[in-house]
Amino acid sequence: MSQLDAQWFAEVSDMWPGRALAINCRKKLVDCQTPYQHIELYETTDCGKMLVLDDVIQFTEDDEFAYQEMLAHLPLFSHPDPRNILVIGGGDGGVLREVARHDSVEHIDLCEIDAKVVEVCRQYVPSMACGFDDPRVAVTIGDGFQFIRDHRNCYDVIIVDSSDPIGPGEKLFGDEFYALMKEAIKPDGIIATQGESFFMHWQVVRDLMQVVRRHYRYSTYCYMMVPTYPGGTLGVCLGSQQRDVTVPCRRPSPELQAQLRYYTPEIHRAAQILPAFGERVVYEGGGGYNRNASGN
Ligand code: SPD
Repeated sequence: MSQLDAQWFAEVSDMWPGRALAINCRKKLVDCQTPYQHIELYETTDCGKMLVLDDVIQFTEDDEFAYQEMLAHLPLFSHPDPRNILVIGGGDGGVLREVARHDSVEHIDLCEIDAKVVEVCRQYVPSMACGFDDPRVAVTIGDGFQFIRDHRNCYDVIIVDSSDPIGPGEKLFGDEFYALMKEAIKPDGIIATQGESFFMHWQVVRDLMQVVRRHYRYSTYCYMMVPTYPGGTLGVCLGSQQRDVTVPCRRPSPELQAQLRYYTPEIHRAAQILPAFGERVVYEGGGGYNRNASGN
């Protein structure tokens, strides 16, 4: 089959100009417009199902485990006894699936803005949507910003599994949202948020980490490898008022570790080791890897 067949989905975005990531697709299963976004779900030739929102890949089944495991287990293993958890976004259920692996967890709220994302993933992607089947999960379809505003001092961990800061995810990257999350967690609670890529969107990462540092005494930035995101990496921002989030305070049991494909206590530490330009972006508000990066 020619590499130029029209079945290729190419992710082209202003967030990574002049580049495209292409995935070969066998069939389009869903194509619909909701009040929030354009939803497409593909069956790919080699990467399982693939969810695309507003032309941006959200996951492929082949490598989604890397992102969901790190976004969930980095904060949960930084907490000695996580019981009450909130997931903002995450309508595919993948983060829920990972949070539910922790026996200490008693309750998981999930607030997703777009009911159609949940419906599509429940119908076509049970490998991730199985997270919704856990009896500890309570789903709210609504605005995560409003949900956070209505909750005070009640979560051990808040996880923000958002799309990029264009479209419905935009306000989840701002100063006001991070201030509200600080009120919604317990004093010793932890937040973990989708932290983009210091290679592809260094300005977003630079600004985001300045916001995290402004609101949380302890913070760090971790990244993981995900081949089907542009640039091949994505980050997680961690923050807490009372807990050191740079080291895990618990280890997975041997049984749990055997179920995981990415997270280990060792990678929890190693994921924070950044290349020189990444250190400057994340911790010094500096420019990206391009020699001419001016900080704008
Ligand atoms: N550039 C796309 C980043 C998408 C992050 N969220 C993905 C949701 C998977 N649960």
